[in-house]
Amino acid sequence: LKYMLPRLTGKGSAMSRLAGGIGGRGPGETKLEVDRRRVKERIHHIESQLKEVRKARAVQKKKRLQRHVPIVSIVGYTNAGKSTLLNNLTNSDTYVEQRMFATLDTTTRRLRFPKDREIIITDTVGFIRDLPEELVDAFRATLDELNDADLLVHVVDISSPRFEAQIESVERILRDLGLDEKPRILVFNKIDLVDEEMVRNVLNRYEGVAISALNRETFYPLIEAIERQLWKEEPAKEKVLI
Ligand SMILES: Nc1nc2c(ncn2[C@@H]2O[C@H](COP(=O)(O)OP(=O)(O)OP(=O)(O)O)[C@@H](O)[C@H]2O)c(=O)[nH]1
Ligand SMILES: [Mg+2]
Repeated sequence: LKYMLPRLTGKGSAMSRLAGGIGGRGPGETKLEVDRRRVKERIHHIESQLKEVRKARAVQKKKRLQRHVPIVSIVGYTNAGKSTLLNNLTNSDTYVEQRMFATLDTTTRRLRFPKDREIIITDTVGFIRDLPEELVDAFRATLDELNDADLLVHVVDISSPRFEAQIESVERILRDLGLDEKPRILVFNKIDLVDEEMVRNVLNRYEGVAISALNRETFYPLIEAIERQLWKEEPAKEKVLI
C-alpha cells in the first residue's frame, strides 16, 4: 500500500471499489483525494495491527526469558571427567587436566535440546573424601550454587578401582550439603577404559547410564535421561509457562 500511494494519480477507481464505499466523499474532496485518504486509513490500520503483533512477540519473548530454564549441575569425584563431559556436551573448552581439582571454579554453558528446549549446565569443583579442614569452607562456597540446580548429573569414573567408595563419598557430601533430595542421574564415565562385561555388571547393580566423555556417540542415553528427568511431566511444565 505504501508503494501504491504515490502512484495514485488518477486511476483510483479500483482502489475506491476495494475500500467498499465506506466513508464517502468529504466536502470538497475529489475522487482522487478520497482514494488517497482511504489508502492512508488502510495503511494506518495495518500499521497498528503490526504494532500489536510486535507487542505480542515481545511479550512472548519476555515470557520465554521468565520461564525457568532448567539448571543441570555436573557433580562427582575429582578427576571423574566432569569438565570433559561439559566440554563435549556443549562444544566448549573448559580446562581439563589429569590432576586433582583441575576445576576450581564453576563453568556454565547453555545446551539446546529439540523442541526449543534448553538447559543451563554447570561444571563444579571435584568432590573428594576427607577434604583438608582449611579447604572445606571454600569448597562449600563454590558448591553453594548447587542449591539452584534442578537436576544433578553425578559423574563416576568407572575405571577407578575405588569408584564405589567414590560414589559413597560424593553421596555423603551431597547429604552434608543438604542436596540429597535433588533429582540425580548417575553417569558411569570412561567406559572406553573397561570391558563391556564390567559396564553391564555395574549397570545391573546401579541405576544409571554409561558413557565415555571423550566420545559423543555414547551420549545418547545420558541426553535421554536428562530429557526424561526434566520434561517427563508435560502438564506441570505448561503450568510453569503461565
Ligand atoms: N579414557 C578416558 N579418559 C577420560 C574420559 N573422560 C575424562 N577423561 C580424562 O580424565 C581426566 C580428568 O578429566 P576432567 O574432565 O578434568 O575431570 P574433572 O572431573 O573435571 O576433574 P576435577 O575438575 O579435578 O574435579 C582427563 O585427563 C580427561 O581427559 C573418558 O571417558 N575416557
Ligand atoms: Mg573439572
